[in-house]
Order: sequence, then C-alpha cells, then structure tokens
Amino acid sequence: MKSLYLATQNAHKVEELSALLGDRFQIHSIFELNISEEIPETGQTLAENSMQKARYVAERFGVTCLADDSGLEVRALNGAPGVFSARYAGEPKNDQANCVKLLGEMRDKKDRQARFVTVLTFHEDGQFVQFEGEIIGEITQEARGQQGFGYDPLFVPFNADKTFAEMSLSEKNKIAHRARALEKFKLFVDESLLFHDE
Ligand code: ITT
Repeated sequence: MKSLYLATQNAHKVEELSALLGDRFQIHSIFELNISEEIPETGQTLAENSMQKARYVAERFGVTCLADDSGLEVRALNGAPGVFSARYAGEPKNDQANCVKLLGEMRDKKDRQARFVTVLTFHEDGQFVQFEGEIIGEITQEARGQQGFGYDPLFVPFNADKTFAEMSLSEKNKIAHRARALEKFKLFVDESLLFHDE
C-alpha cells in the first residue's frame, strides 16, 4: 500500500483523516518526521495556507503528503474567523478560548449561519493538487458536546439537531467539510490509477 504523510500537526485532523483514508493508504503522521517548529501559515486564504503546509513537508522530506487548512466562516461576522480560525482568540492556539470569543461576538446576532471549509493539498512527485469541501450550518447559543475539536461544540449542520461535538467521529465524517473534500481526493486517486505504479 502506498505511504501518505498527513502534513498536519493537529492530532484531531490526523484521527479524522486516518479514519477516512486508512483503507487506501499506509498513513503516517508527520509527528514521525520530528519537525521541531510549527509549520508556518502566512497566507491570506485557506488555499494558500494549505499549499504552504504541503510544500513545507514536500520540499524538506520529498514524501507523498496531504495537507489540510480549514476554517469557520460566519456570515454575520463577514466571514470571520475564516483563515484566522486557529488563533481567533490570539496566541497560543486555544480551542476553548476561540469558542468563548465566538459566542461573545454572536451574542446579539439573529443571523447564525456559518460554514466550515477545508482545502486539502495533495503532493506527489513535485505535483500539487487541491480539493475543497464545505458544510453549511448554524452557530448555537451555547457550547454543546464533548467530541471533536475546535468549533465543533458550536456548529449544527443544516438538517441536523446535534452539534458536531455531540456526534461520533463516524457521524461527523459522513457529512463534514473535511470528509467532503476527501471524497473528491479519493475520486482523484481512483481516477488517476495511483495504485497501479506501486
Ligand atoms: P495544522 O495547521 O497543523 O493542520 P491547525 O489546527 O493549525 O493544524 P488550521 O490552521 O487548519 O489547523 O486551523 C483550523 C482551525 O479551525 C482549527 O484550529 C479549529 O479551531 C478550526 N477547525 C478546523 N476544522 C475543524 C473541524 O472539523 N471542527 C471544528 N473546528 C475546526
């Protein structure tokens, strides 16, 4: 089976991506590569940051890899936190502080619509390809649930009554932004017959 390094330092993403890709690839985490710094994310968009992370790993280690940059865009906040999702409440990254800040910003807002977006970047042999997935939903009035990570306790997908944090990993992975981007990636992998050159 082909090896794929997940170019993320977020253990929750590793868990979600591994659950969805483990049947096709021998999954490796970049924690195995002993990178001592945080991989820089200095782009203006999710696509730029996703590419930056994939390039960082590809250029240093030459491995086949998949990077993920994701964000939550809230309509009533003009798309914030967006590309700044990980550090919305400042440094260091803190999921709980980010959720507290978001609930505060949304206190008086009637329009609760939001979307999660993921941009994946796949690198192999010097070629880079991107895949996007999104899911639309609403921001809750208060945090609910213990599963998942990030803004999961505050997000209810349309046509659902539970937040992502009230869903099991497999329930979230059936509908979420990351899973939707991965569906496109898997189709790409199948269509380009990657498995045939092993
Ligand atoms: P890497 O850059 O190492 O991949 P990161 O946590 O910094 O890890 P991002 O730059 O993509 O990842 O930041 C995205 C932030 O958006 C993340 O820290 C969460 O707060 C939030 N987020 C992303 N995907 C999410 C999800 O599925 N559920 C809830 N929150 C999510």
